[in-house]
Amino acid sequence: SFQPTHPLALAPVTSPPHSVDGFVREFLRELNTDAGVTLSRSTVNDQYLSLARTVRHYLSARWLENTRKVRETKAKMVGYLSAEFLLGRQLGNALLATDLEEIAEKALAECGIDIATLRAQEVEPGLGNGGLGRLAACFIDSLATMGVPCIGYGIRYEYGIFRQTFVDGRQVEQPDTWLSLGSPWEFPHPEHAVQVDFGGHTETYTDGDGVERTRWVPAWNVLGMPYNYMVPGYQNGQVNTLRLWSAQATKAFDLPTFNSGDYADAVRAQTFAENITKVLYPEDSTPQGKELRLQQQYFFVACSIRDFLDRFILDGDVTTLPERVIFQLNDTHPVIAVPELMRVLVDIEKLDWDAAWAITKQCFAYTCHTLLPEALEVWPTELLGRLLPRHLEIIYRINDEFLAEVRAAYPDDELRARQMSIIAEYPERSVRMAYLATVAGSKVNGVAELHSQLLRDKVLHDFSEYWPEKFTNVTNGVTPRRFMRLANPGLSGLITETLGTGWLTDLERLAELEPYAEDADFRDAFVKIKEANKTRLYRLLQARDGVALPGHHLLDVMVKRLHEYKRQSLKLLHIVSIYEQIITGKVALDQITPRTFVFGAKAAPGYRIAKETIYLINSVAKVVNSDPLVKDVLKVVFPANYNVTLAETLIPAADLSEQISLAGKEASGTGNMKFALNGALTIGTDDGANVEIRKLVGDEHFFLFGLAEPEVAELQAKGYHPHEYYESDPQLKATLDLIASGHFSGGDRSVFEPLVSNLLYDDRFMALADFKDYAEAQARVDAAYADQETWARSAVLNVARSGFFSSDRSMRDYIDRIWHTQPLR
Ligand code: CRA
Repeated sequence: SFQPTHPLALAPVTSPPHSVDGFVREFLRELNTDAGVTLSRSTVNDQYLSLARTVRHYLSARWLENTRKVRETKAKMVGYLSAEFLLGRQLGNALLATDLEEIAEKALAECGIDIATLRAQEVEPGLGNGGLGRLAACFIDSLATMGVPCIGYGIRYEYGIFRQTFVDGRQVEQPDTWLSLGSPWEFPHPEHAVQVDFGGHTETYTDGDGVERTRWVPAWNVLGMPYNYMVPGYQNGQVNTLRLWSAQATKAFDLPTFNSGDYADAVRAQTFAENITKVLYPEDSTPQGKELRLQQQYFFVACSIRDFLDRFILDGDVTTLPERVIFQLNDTHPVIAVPELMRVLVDIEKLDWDAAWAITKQCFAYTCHTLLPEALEVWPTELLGRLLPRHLEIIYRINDEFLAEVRAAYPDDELRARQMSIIAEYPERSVRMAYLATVAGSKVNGVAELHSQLLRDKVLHDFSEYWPEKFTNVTNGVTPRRFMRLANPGLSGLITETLGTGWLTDLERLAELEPYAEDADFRDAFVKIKEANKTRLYRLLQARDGVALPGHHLLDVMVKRLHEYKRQSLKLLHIVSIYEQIITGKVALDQITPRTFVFGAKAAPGYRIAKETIYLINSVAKVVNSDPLVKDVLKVVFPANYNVTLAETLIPAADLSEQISLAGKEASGTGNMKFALNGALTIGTDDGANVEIRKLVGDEHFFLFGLAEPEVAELQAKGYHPHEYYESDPQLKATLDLIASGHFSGGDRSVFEPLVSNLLYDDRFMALADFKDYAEAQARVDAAYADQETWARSAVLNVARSGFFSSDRSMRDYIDRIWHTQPLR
């Protein structure tokens, strides 16, 4: 309906000039007109916000053009549905994507500003817990870089993952107020708000054509406000969209309530609605069945499906949906999208059930990210039916038809039908979301070879037998733009000097580094970069946590969420064991390889054992670090609030990567890949993607230890008695006894008693069974590290052989095996 006449209004949108002058002009304009200050009066925050908005100017032309093209060409899109996107800081990535790093640095310098100060001002959006959320962020980066049309859909939590602090060694959570200083990367679109209904009941009616239909009569609703984020590809002019939803009350003022004098009640309704997207649930892989969490899940998928239909199915022909989108379900969190799409197609678009189901089955694929039974989401039917009565009916019907199929396929096997039912009867009638996703999804994938195998053999065994072709694997990956180029400019520079450009978007080219492992000059350069990265880390830790670290130690790093299955306690037993051997004189100081141990881990606030483990780590650190006897050989540091930003400085500095979960428990891991790509050697179990890392880098360059998955299963079956290991291994006994003695708790034996008993009498994740082998593997690490040349050679080979772990490769696998989409030309 626009009839522009001005030539500028008719021309395509353009980017500002790619020059220092052009950049300065845009930056000052932002500062003066948007922040409303002069340069001389501006604060660091004003400058940061203006810089961010300036970089945005360079992206938006491409973004608008991209969006138009996707709409016009009707290209099939990936709709990545994820309750978490752990993005990390945006500025560095946006400067890299637009190739503005140098220009911006110069431009700001000419304004008298050090760009590093502004970079440090950015608060990362912590809209995820750990691996799963970070994976989503890596995937959308890769898709943009590959030019594949994708829209990410998620939740704009007002408070992301909590900020961890330590008070006397104990974790104390602080709210993450990431929005408080402004959010320059987002574009709010209140005019595209979507209504989302909840509660009420369903009823049947006869429509104008005499067809009996069901409708949902909801009891309350909220509005979903979209906030758009640009997802720039790496220097390819491609910009995709991430759309995060924020909940708002439907009407700011409920007039009748308002007029009746209940002003406060009217405003309370608003707060109630806004609660839905207030905070990210901080449980990683162990969801609590909280009603608000189900509200969050339904809220964001209902908004997303409505949004997709409104924006991309412009002719209203919903039967074309499978040609236009594949919705990837990032774990079970968005699985309520399945009955939601059925509801839209059947109740609103008036398709018949079978036609709607045929469409729905093509529109979804499901990624499972776990093997822990407690991480598989189930929703009590009582709760689901109260919140989403129509969806529960739809789930029942999907289940009835599915079970009829199963019974037809296995006529004399009622037990199998019951096992496969989407509805569980015990301990309480509930919906198994993983089963619903498996029944509805066109494909089901695990996130590493071993994980996918165990899904087929164990967690979803009956389903994989029934639909073998439905199951596939896509091993996780990480984006080399953030985790190599941005995090490790030194190493990236060396690689570019050696191989030329192009490797950052074709990571398998790292293989060309192989011969350089034998090149002493290259290894020297490599080792110098590692040292510089350590110095950079130690400066940061000095400034942020006030700890001083020696430069020449082996840097041994374990960073990931705190979980019993990941076994931070095993790492800690190893440290205490070394310490015990020194203070009792069992080993001489000169036999010890000097090491600095770094932990980074948040514990879910309600996870008692995890929090106790944090307290133990900090207590051990305190004693060890203040013991003059070991001061030259042992340091233990636990910087608070491990997040993406800290990871980017920590990982490139590490010598040794700790990936020590009990075999069969870590679905994949992605930190393991980041370390290998930055030239750390891994000590790890045969678990998750470790298996593939070891295969690729070679046994001689990987420190394997511990039970393999079948051995774990066997030991479990025959009965695991951890105290037997304690009784029979004197060093393990001495180690646990030292902790139990109160040595790390000022003589108080009761403090760590629960942790010690848990290890001795329960030890669900078999830390004691693997202790001895772990200690031996660590001795092999020491021996290897003693020969610096061989170590450097192994480190280079780790880099050269890890190109497979680019998330670009993961995306190619998803495209080939699951999505069948095309890049935009
Ligand atoms: N906690 C797995 O445990 C995996 C990531 C991403 C996890 C990791 O091993 O690397 O997913 N699982 O695939 C999960 O979140 C709900 O399950 C994780 O991040």
